[in-house]
Amino acid sequence: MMKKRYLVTAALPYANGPLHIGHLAGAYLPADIYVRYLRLMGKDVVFVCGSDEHGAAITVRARKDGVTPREIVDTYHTILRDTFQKIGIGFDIYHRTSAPLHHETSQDFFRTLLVNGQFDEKESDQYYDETAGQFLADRYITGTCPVCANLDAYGDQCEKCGSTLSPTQLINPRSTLSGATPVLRPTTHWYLKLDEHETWLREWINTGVAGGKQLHDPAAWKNHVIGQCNSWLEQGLQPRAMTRDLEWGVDVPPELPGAKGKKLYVWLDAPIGYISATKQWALDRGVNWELYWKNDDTALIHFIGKDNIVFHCLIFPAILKAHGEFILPVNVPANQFLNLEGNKISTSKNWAVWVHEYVNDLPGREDELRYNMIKNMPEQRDSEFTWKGFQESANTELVNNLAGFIHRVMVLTHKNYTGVVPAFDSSREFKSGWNAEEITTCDAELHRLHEKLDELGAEIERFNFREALRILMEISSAGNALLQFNEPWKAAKDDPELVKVALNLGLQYVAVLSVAMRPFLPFAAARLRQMLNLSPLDDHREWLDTLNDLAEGNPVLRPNHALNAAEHLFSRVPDDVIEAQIAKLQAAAQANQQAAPPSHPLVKETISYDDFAKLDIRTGTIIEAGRVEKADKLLRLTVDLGFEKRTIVSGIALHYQPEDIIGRQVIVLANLAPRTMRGIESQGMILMAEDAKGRLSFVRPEAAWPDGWAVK
Ligand code: B3M
Ligand code: ZN
Repeated sequence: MMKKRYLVTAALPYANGPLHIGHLAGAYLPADIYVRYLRLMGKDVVFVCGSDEHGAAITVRARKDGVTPREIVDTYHTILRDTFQKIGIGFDIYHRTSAPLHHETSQDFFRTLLVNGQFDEKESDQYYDETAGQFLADRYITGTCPVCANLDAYGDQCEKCGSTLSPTQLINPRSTLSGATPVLRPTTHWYLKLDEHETWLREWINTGVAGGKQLHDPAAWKNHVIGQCNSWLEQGLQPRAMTRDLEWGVDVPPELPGAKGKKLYVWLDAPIGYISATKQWALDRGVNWELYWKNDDTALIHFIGKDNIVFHCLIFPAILKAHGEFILPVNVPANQFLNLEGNKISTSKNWAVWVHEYVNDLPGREDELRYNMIKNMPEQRDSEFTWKGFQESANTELVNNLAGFIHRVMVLTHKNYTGVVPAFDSSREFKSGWNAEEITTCDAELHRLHEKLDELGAEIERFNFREALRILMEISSAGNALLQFNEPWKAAKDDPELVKVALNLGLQYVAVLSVAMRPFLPFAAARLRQMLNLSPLDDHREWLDTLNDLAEGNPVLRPNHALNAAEHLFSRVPDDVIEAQIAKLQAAAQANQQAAPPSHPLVKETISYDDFAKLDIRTGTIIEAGRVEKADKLLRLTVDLGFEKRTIVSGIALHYQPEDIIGRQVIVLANLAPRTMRGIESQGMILMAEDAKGRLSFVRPEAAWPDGWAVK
C-alpha cells in the first residue's frame, strides 16, 4: 500500500574514508532506485543523507594521519558528496553532522528526552588513560578477547569472533592512544532506559503494531532484519549510555550540571542527522519539515547495511518514541554484504573498489557499475563482485541485449520511415515477442507491456531490486524477440503493414524502457530520451503516466513523432580495462600489506632531549657469533666498536643464524648497564626493528661506515 509522502534515508557514511562498492550496493543504490521510482510515480518524496562526522571512526583516523578531526571530515565530506553525485545517487540533500543546525537539533533532542524522564544519570568506573589524560571510548581500548583469545579485540567488539564486549571484559587492556594499561576511574553518564522500551519494541517489530495502531506489515520486512532484532531482544535490552567522555562530537547541552567534557554518543547524534538534514532541506525551500517526521501520512524508510540494523530498528525507534512526537520507520530494508573477488571488502587491507577511482578510471561507465551492483545486490544474503562478472554483464546484457535492441529498432525506423514513428493498421496481427507461437495485435501487446511495467514497479515497492532489474531486461529481450520472430527487415517489400506494426510496437518498448530504466540506469535513460526526441524525465509522474497510457491502449510514442539519430547506448568493456583493474586491486592490497603498521601502535611517554642525549649509540661490526647453551633465543656476539670490542648477548637466535651475521654492521647502545644472561655479561645492546608479526631486522647504516661513530 502506497503512502502519500515519503521520507527516505540512506545511512550516513563516516567521513573517515572514501566510498567503496560495498557501501553502494548495501545502502545507496537501493535507496536511489526506490526514490527515483517514487518520484516517477508522482509521490512527494524527500531523500536525505549526509556525512557522519563524529565518533571514534573520525578521531582514530585523524590520529593515524596526524591531522585534526576537522581536517579529516572536511576532506572526506567533499569526496563523499562528489562521489555520490558522480555515480548518480540523487539525494535531495547531502548534509553533515558537524553543521551547527545538527548540533542544535541533537541537543534539543537530548533536552526533550531528559525532560521526558528517559535518562538515568549513573556513575560507573570506566577506563582512563593516565598518559594521554583522557577516558577511553570503546574503540580506544584493545585487549585479549575473553571468548576467542584474539589479541586485538576492541572495547566494544571482537572482530574475530563477533562477540559484543564491554571494555572491562578485555584481558590485558591497552590504550590505543599511548599503549599504556588504562586504569578505572569513576565518571557520570546519561543512560537511556532502553529496558523500558523492550516490550513495545518487541510487539512493533513482530506485529507492526505500536500504541494500538497498525503501523506496518511485518511480512514486508526482510527476515534477516527481524531475525537480528529478535536475537537482540531475546538477550534483554539494557540501559545504554547516550553520552561519552570525548573531545570531538556534539556537546551535552552545556547548561546541564556535569556536562563539561561530555559529548553525545555518536549513535544518538548520527540518526538525528536524518532529521537535521530534512530541516535544512525544508529551510532552503520554505517548506515545513515536520510534515516528513511528525505526520502519519508519511512513510519513513531507512536504507542501511546489516551492521546498522539494531541501531535503526531498536535504538533509534526507542529514541523517537521517547521523544514523543515522531513517526516510526515503516520499513528498514537492510542489505547484507558484498564481497570482492573471493574476499571480504576491507578498508584496512585496501581490498576494495573505490567508487571515486572507478568513475575516474572508467569515465562514462557509471551505469555499467550500477547495473552490475543491482544484478548482484546482497538483498537476502552476501553476494560477490568480480571484475570478470562486471565485464560479462556489461557486454552481454547491456551492450548486446539492451543497447542492441534499441539500436536495431531505431536503425530500422530510420531506414524504412526516415526516423518517423509509423502509423499502422490496428487490426494487423503478428507474432508476439513473448512467445513465438502466439499471434497477437498491438493493443494486446500494449496491455502486456502495462502488466510488465506494473509488475516491475511492484517489485521495487517490495525492495526486490534484482527481480525488478530482471523484468526490465525481460522487456528488452521480448523486444528483441519481437524483431526476431517477425523479421521486419525481410518483410519490407511483401508485407509493409507487418513492418509498420512491428517497428511501431518495438518503439513502444523502447519508450517504455526509457522510463523504466531511469531508476536503475539514469545516465543511459537520459541519453535514450534524447535519442527518442522525448522530454528529459523530470521525475514527475512519468512512470504513472506511462502506466495510464498503456492501460488505455494508447501508445507512448505517437505516430508521426520524429526520432533523433540512432546511437549505441552502451559500448563494450574491453579486456585491457578489466585486466588493469584486477592488477590495480592486487597491487594496492600488496602495497598495503607491506606497509601494514604495527597492529597496536605504542607511542611511549614523551622524553626530553636531555634524556635522549644520555644514550651513547655507536656503529659497530659483528666479528664473532655463537649460540648460547640452553637458550634457543640467544646469540653471543662479539662486536667491534672500533675503539674496543664488546661481548653482547642478543635475543635474535630465532631470526638469524650465527654464521650468516659475521661481518654485519649494526647499531649498538654502548652505555647500557651491563647485564648477565646465562652466565655471560652482556655489555651493550644491538638495536633491532620489529614488525607486526614480531620479526626482527638489524638497524644499520645505509652504506658501510667506520665502526665506533656516534648515532644521534
Ligand atoms: N556512520 C555507521 C556506518 O557507516 C554509520 C551510520 C550512521 S547512520 C545514522 O556503518
Ligand atoms: Zn573474540
